Amino acid sequence: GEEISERVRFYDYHPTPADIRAEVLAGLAAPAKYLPPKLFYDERGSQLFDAITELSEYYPTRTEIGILRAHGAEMAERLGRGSVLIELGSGSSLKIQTLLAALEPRVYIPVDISREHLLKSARALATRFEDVRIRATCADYSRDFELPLDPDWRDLAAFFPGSSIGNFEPTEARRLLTRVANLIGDGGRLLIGVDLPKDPLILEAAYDDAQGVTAVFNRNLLTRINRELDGDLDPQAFAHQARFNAVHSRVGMHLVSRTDQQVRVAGEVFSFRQGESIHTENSYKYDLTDFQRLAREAGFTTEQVWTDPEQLFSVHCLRR
Ligand code: AVJ
Repeated sequence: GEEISERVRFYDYHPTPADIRAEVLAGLAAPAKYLPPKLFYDERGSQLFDAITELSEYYPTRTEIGILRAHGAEMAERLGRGSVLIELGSGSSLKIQTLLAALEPRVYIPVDISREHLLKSARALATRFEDVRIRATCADYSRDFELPLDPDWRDLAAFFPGSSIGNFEPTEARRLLTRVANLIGDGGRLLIGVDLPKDPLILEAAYDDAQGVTAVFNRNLLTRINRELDGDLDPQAFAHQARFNAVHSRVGMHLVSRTDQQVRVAGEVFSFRQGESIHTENSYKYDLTDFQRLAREAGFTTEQVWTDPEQLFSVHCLRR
């Protein structure tokens, strides 16, 4: 790791340009075009996501923070104080601040794919919490990932908020949870935020807000591809779409081509028919028992579950 300051070290396992190129080309060449949602989070995308979390339609962030504030002491009790705390998808490290005072970890390991955002947040956190050492880790946790863990550490705790687990197909979600289970080891705890199924109108508004911030966030993926992979995609030639699929219990986000068109990316040509889409994200919604089953299949037992009074969102404490 690289020393950023006295209490902050930085570990960079960001995907390489070649990794990103391969994933984008594979997605655009597929019969049903798709792009992985992790690519949303360049610097601009991370800023846009932070703007989304403040929208009135986007209930998950404020609801989860409400649950963390209401039950933080109990959660800290379960996670165990004074240990090592890993956070997956730490973003702005906002949510963990509701728990840090109660948890008092020796070491905090925020993991995020958005490098600048991660570093900025880690620096800011270090000035607010002077007793914690931070190992900021830029990594793609959708793949096999490394963490800067010392071999003698025991009692690891992990925090995976925001329902980012919902971005994964259930099979992949199980695989990721299994990997986390193995990282934290026997007796380790995972505190994980999971969005609940609800009225499709509420779900679709959350992913297609009136101000169009989510549409800009979705199209920014195309702007990023143009910049990093020498593309000529016209973001305005694609319409933002968010639909709830009740069969799979997921919101799907798409970029729908407004016309028949050809685009170039990294020297390759791709054709779109009018109405053909790029599937950019799934956001699965699990009811409490379905998520508990998934957790069990990944080697966890559920210790406790908290929800908000309106049953919009859940936070599960799992034990390995
Ligand atoms: C960060 C994956 C939890 O699925 O709700 C928000 C991302 N996409 N609006 C979600 C997102 C569109 C978000 N996660």
